[in-house]
Amino acid sequence: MEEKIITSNQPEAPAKKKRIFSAIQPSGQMTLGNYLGAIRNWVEMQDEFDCVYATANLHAITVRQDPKKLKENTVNLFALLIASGVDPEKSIFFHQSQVAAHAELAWVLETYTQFGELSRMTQFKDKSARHADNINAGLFTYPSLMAADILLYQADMVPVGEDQRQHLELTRDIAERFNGIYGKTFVVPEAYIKKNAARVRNLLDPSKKMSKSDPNTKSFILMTDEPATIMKKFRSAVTDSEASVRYAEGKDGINNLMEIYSACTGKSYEQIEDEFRGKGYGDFKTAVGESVVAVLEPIQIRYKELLSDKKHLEELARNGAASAERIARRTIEKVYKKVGLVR
Ligand code: ATP
Ligand code: LTN
Repeated sequence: MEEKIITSNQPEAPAKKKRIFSAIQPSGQMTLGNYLGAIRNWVEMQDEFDCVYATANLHAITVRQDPKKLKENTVNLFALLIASGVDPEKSIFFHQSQVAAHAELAWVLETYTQFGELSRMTQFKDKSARHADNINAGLFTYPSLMAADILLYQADMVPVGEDQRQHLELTRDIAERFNGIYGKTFVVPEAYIKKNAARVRNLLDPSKKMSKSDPNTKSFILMTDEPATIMKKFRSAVTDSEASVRYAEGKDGINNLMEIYSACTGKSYEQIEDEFRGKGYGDFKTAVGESVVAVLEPIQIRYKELLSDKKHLEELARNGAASAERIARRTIEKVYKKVGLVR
């Protein structure tokens, strides 16, 4: 028989890391806004937390997609996130469609989500106005699938942008409702919305956020834009007629460029003001462009390398999905049992 040695002064077990879940839709190409506002944050969180990340391709089909393009966008997004520093050795990273439990739990949770709640979601109202020819049921129940994503992994925290706060609140309500009926089943997650996360604005109209779905390609920087294109887009960015680099009200264009420069170099606004005192906007725009190229170029190099080996990318996603599956299965079994669904 094996002998068990029990000592009284064993070091305490390390505190369990908090679990993070987040996902991004592969609904187009990623912009500098996505990188500075979301992706970089995912990368940073990996050391402190137990992270589970996914491409939200099931969410993407709530808007009509070309199948070939969807697949390509999904694989590209996966590669781009790894190139940005999402590390499959540290975190679980996979495609939502690879783990069937997402769809299974979403269906169950839809029956614990009220019509009235879904009708109040601003994203649903916005998207149904934008896609008036395809207001499908999935677009409506989108938040129940998002709740399933999060609750499957018993996530403590969900890093998202401000625009997703309402969906997170609904996720919490669904979790509490379910726990209230069946006893503690889900961890009730919290939104993790970084207070001073970069908010990158549209280069041609800084009153709007930088968005990949803007029809004018000069209004955004793509993470995969060539250095020359990046420099050109910054040269045509809207500024003002004051010719003074300082952060102030009414200077949205310059404020945006300062925010980007600060996020890419780590310099404070004061340092930036000192650096460009007495210089024109031309010099400043060049410096901003160069700082963005310095951040994006190494990512682009890794991205190209990763895409040149599709088999390796597939293997990484398959391994990630297998790890995700193990966690997700435990939750789905628990839920089916509680609800009384025959296995
Ligand atoms: P769309 O153009 O289709 O509305 P999007 O570019 O706004 O899409 P999402 O896919 O909705 O991007 O967002 C992915 C993540 O990137 C979210 O966490 C969101 O908060 C963040 N994000 C998007 N745009 C910006 C931005 N301009 N500045 C900072 N963060 C952003
Ligand atoms: N709806 C989110 C993407 C998303 C997500 C999630 C984010 C899908 N599932 C789960 C956090 C957790 C968006 O459009 N940004």
